[in-house]
Amino acid sequence: MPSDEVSRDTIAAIATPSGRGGIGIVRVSGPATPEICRKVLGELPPARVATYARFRDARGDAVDEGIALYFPPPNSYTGEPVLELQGHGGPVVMQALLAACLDAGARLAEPGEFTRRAFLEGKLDLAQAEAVADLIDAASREAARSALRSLSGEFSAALGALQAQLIELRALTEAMLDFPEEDVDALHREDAAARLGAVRGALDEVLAKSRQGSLLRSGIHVVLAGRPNVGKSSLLNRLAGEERAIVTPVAGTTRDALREPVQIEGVPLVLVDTAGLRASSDLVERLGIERTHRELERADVVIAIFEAGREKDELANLPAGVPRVDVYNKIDLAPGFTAPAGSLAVSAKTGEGLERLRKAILEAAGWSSSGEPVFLARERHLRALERARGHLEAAAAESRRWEFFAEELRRAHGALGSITGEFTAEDLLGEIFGRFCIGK
Ligand SMILES: Nc1nc2c(ncn2[C@@H]2O[C@H](COP(=O)(O)OP(=O)(O)OP(=O)(O)O)[C@@H](O)[C@H]2O)c(=O)[nH]1
Ligand SMILES: [Mg+2]
Repeated sequence: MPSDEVSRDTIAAIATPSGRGGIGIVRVSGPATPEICRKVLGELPPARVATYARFRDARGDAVDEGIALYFPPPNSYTGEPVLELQGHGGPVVMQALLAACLDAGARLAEPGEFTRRAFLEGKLDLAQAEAVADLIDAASREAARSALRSLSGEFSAALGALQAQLIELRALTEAMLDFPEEDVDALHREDAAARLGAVRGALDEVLAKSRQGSLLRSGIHVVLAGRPNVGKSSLLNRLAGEERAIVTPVAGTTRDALREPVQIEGVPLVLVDTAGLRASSDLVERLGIERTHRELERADVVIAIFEAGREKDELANLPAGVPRVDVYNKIDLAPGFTAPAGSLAVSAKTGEGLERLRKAILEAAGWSSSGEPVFLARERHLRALERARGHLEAAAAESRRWEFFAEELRRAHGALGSITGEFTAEDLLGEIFGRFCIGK
């Protein structure tokens, strides 16, 4: 989507993380890039050839030496002339190299500005541009794989297929608008209804895959809760595979909520160990229990832990509507114990039942390990897909009033288009790209 708003100045930034490394990269993009090449390198390097060069500042002093890569348009990341200077990755060298590029006519890039230009130049659609940030931020292999699929356009292609179906249906409907209501025959009505049904089915599929994928992005908060001493901290340590939380036979050991990132089948989760729930007169413990309640309010999944073979103390005040897994711990101490239906029996000590618990957590979080590729959707995408779904549902109820039917289709189309950025407001772009880091 080339746009008139493409700003025509030239930007530069350090593209590698701050700190020290073998190589650091300064990236330059914009119309003045060839001129900056001549000033900093003394020449315009051949296109896309690694060229060994000295990098010089405005006074002609050498700042560093390394590899220069020049990408003429349109075959560059941004679609503009791009220069990459690969120098030695130290903060002082990188700053000096950046300063040399700024002195030669560039200005400092804003966060996400390279990717924003790539979007404005039509190199990436909006969903792909977001996938760049998601790939960089991916918290697990699975999330990275999904982000890469979005970046290569799989998500956009699925949306495109939906839109194509909608366009056909819209064309059909707009044609019928020209006829008086009573002249539209039953055959046409049935055709439109069948097509609408197909689009709705396809949309539901994309939505389901996107909901699954959004779990990979956000990291699911799983809160371990129960009476003191039931083994919450021991279970956290087991699931984390590390002795993270303090475990003692003293009831009321854990005070602060402890967060531990873990992965189950490539899905990133944050396990939260909490202070055991009971009425306590100890000030510190009471503050800890308050924190437990706050964590519970934010939980995506609650693991309610009880002791096998002991009388079950029902936990009061667990948040309603949050998926919950009931777990009986310490089965090694209760031979012959069988967990009530719908709950699990485990031992944090021996590890028994842990595999089933892992699966149950994923299930409660809404992850179904079908092995099918999912879309690493953002909240923004889910909301747009749900909006589109709502309009299609409304269209289905308007099969006798074509102008309303057509209007709902138009809105559904618009909602889908907002995901890839066909119809996207400037302020939304600012919000999306503003969250990137500088140099991306
Ligand atoms: N035999 C046996 N002992 C366990 C098991 N899980 C925990 N324990 C023991 O139970 C005691 C309490 O364990 P913790 O993990 O500290 O319990 P907690 O629920 O975190 O307790 P608080 O932090 O005080 O609320 C410790 O002595 C653990 O070694 C288990 O599966 N089997
Ligand atoms: Mg504990």
